[in-house]
Amino acid sequence: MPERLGCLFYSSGSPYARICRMAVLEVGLADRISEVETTLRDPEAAVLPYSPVGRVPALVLQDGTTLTETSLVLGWLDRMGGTPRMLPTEPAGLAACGRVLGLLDGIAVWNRELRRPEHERSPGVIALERTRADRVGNALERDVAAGGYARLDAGWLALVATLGYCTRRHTAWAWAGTRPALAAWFAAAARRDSFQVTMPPLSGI
Ligand SMILES: N[C@@H](CCC(=O)N[C@@H](CS)C(=O)NCC(=O)O)C(=O)O
Repeated sequence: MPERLGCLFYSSGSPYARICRMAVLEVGLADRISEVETTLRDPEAAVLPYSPVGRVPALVLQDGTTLTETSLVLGWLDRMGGTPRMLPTEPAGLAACGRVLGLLDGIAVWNRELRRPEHERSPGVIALERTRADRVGNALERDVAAGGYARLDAGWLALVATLGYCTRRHTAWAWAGTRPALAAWFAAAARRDSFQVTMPPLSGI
């Protein structure tokens, strides 16, 4: 019986948690890490007794230590012997991963604006994040057309989770129409079982 490693708190809509959930499946640690769904931004959230930050992903280890932040969780999976390794070590891989995480951070800010009542939204923030997303999306189109994001690692997971988020929970960014290489890359990546079994619900945004 393999040693249990911990428990991963997630919410079904979170692209960050989805990156870690997919990683657990892809590196063969699913029988050692259980999953617990939690609400977010809720004083009763199941994750709060384990992490005052209250965000997902949060990985609670057997000794009670709670790891947060997607990249740190991925690094820990690598140290636990997950294969293939998720966190790149060479500059090109790190840059590719950082580029997508930067896109996802911007999309998350944009999405948060759209979840506010209309009169509370900031047009300036929305315009800035739309411009950022378009700029990074164009760079990713060139990257993918040149053969980038071919290896299944943290950058690959972040890209498929981000595009998946923008397909089901942030359709405000119509990323696919003008980016054929990225659209083809996503269609192929989305066939992975780890992507299919972590599909988020539609949000209507
Ligand atoms: N920097 C964090 C971001 C995680 C994050 O923002 N998670 C969102 C869900 S997508 C969350 O838990 N939000 C709840 C909140 O802000 O209270 C990471 O890389 O893991």
